[in-house]
Amino acid sequence: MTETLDRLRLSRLGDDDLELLLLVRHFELKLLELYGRGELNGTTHTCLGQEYVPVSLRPLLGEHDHIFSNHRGHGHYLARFADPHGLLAEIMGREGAVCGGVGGSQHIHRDRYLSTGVQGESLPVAAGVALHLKRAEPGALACVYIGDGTWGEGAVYEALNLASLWRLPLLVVVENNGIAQSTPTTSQMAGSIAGRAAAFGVKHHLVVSTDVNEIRTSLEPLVTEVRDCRPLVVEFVTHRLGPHSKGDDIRPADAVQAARDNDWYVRYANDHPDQFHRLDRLVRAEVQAIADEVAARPLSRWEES
Ligand SMILES: Cc1ncc(C[n+]2csc(CCOP(=O)(O)OP(=O)(O)O)c2C)c(N)n1
Repeated sequence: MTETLDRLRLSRLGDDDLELLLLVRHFELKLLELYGRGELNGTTHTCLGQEYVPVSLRPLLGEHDHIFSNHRGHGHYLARFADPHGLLAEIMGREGAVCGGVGGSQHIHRDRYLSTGVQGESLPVAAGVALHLKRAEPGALACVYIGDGTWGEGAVYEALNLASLWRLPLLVVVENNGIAQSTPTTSQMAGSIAGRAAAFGVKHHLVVSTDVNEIRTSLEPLVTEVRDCRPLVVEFVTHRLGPHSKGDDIRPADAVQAARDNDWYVRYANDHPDQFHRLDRLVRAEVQAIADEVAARPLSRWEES
């Protein structure tokens, strides 16, 4: 019994990692609150429960690497730039917005970071960028985040085919949260993600842990291999804590409970209460202050360059 509990205990993180995890968590909760009050337009997909994925990858990716994100991308952006003001301003359409307020939650472009709400669109683009990097900037890679449901898009297979054939420095990060909007993965996917990667001769690595230190240690040598032009699919078995976008959660109660049981936030609070509560209070207040400050800004203006 002790052994099992020890194994489930999350290892202690540095304050900077925990602060980033908490920043993403409270940013996402704040967005749902703002939507609930009618203060935001459009839609948004939060990464609640999945925050540890980009936080684990953060130090493994450098500024020369390209990151391609998807519709559930706030955590990806915050792990890359630690810029909650710019992201919230983008979502709220306020001055200081990363893309002048025309990209919103899903369509962000900044330096070597690009997100799209169109499922599967980014993988062929990332493969093309990986080809360019291989030729022009050896050692750099293209990292692309997709969900399990996105494996229903044919473009994924076209990209994997060429990534393998041309030995591209392409890192495909799959956040397998077991559901695509309202369709459970088990209802739409034959075989497995591992089997599909294997069909193209692409290495596959499964991550079931939510322990940031442990994940990093396991991924570090694999990411080095990608830099050496060996493409990789890393599949995180994860849980979507919130609804697909806003009020559209039709999962059965036991599925939601399973997500809650796996939530790193609750587990970390239990395992390291002093550090957790000190930083949780701090970051929660920070996010509140950011939201107040950004909401008071004038509307953003789009200026064509
Ligand atoms: C080409 C395309 N088809 C449909 C949609 C609508 N849509 C947005 S997210 C989503 C489900 C995505 O599921 P998954 O890839 O598993 O990611 P998750 O939402 O679970 O993170 C769908 C169908 C879309 N954005 N693009």
